[in-house]
Amino acid sequence: MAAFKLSLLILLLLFVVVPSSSVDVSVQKDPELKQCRHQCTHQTGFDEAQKSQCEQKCKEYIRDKREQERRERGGRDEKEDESHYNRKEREETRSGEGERVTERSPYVFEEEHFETSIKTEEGRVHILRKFTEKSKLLKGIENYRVGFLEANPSAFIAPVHLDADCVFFVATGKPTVTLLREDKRETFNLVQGDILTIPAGTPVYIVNRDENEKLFIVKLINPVSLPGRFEPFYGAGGETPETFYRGFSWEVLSAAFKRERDELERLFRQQKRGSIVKASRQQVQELSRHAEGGGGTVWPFGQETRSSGPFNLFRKHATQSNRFGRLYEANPSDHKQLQDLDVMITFANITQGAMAAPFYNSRATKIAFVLDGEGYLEMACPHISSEQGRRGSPWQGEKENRPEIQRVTGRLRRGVVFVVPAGHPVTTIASGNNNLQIVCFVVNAEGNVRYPLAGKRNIVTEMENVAKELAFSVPAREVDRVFKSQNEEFFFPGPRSTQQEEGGQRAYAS
Ligand SMILES: [Cu+2]
Repeated sequence: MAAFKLSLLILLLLFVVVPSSSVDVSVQKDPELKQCRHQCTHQTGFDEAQKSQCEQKCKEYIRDKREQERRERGGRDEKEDESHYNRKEREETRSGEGERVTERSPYVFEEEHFETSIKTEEGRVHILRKFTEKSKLLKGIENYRVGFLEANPSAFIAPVHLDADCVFFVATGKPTVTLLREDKRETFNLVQGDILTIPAGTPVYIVNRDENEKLFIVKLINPVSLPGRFEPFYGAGGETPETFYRGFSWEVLSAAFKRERDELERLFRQQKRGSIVKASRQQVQELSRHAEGGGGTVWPFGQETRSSGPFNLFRKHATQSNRFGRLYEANPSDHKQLQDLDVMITFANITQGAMAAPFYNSRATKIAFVLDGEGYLEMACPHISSEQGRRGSPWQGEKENRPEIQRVTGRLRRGVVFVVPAGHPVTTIASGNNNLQIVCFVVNAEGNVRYPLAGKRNIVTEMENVAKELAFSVPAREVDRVFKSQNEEFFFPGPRSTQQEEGGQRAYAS
């Protein structure tokens, strides 16, 4: 009977959220507390002080128990929410040797997770849905969005402003980008690798001046008004794109422009071709003629102090480079416009069949966009571990509630986005067929440190021998044999088995 009552109570607790302020009340009412107190008062040989101390301990015990139950409930809610959002995605597989592998996870996004924001014959803009729509685990980057613009050669993208700050990374094509600043018009002829930030509200229009290659720009968007939400506003337009002038009444517009309604209607109803249209060769030349060079031509020769202009990621020396891969990095400390957004941008080109060192970022979260190639990622995550092993019974007095490490994997190919939260060890591996190219927006970048977990400078080699022995429970030289045998620093030859096994889904899983 008592057991029944208790399980009823636990059941109730699962459904009633107990705010921490009311924990004390519920502690007082806990039947187990009564029982515990009863034992204190009937303990033979206890004096009054000991009895009251005993009762205090009962209270503490119950409070801890409640707290732990509450925490567990929180974790479970999160998990349920996640699977509720997209049940299909939670295919947890357990392979042969008791390995814990999650192929579908809240951290990897494919084409179906994007929504089409613009689509015309000449191009498209796709924006990844809000991160928190997929999982609460991504709440930390709720206010960032990623997307891309793809446009044909000679396509023109209509003037628009967003209620969001925006970072452009030019992956392919040659965009001429014009920004209407407060007091002047600025035009830049950008090339591959250029990075340009566009402050919220700045009207911008673009033409792809390349006559052969498609334009592909990856964007990081940081809304300034509604968390994680933003909208495009078209001034110069008509019906499609719909101009925001039509949000005003004709009387007001007539007064504002000092023109008759008929004339205004003719102007604001004409455009129906959409926000990405084809421009003629002459129009393209006209638009790009007065441009300053992009980051590719002026930087870093003395003009880097120009804080708002573009700069080119590839102009800098690669911070890591060998025959297995290259890494380019733009730090917020070097570029004012990245500093304002607290974002770092990296580009990794991993040679086919090679891998990047497993590492973690100390405080930054990485939002990665695969530009080219194929491969896969592996990440260690304690947040999505299975239910078992997470719940320790309070009855056993077992305090160490050790979470299980889950392996998150994901296939990487062009257009895939993946997120690596702070502290999470991760590695990416290129397939045997292609180089893997990934651009990353690393947010919350200030003060971030990248800790390599293998390679010449990994964290374990920095430990004292005694610490190694205590931590691994083997002699330090055995630890060193493992952690000191890699001569390369950041890019290594990849696991051989995967190089030949292209195409098979399962080739990646274990
Ligand atoms: Cu995690």
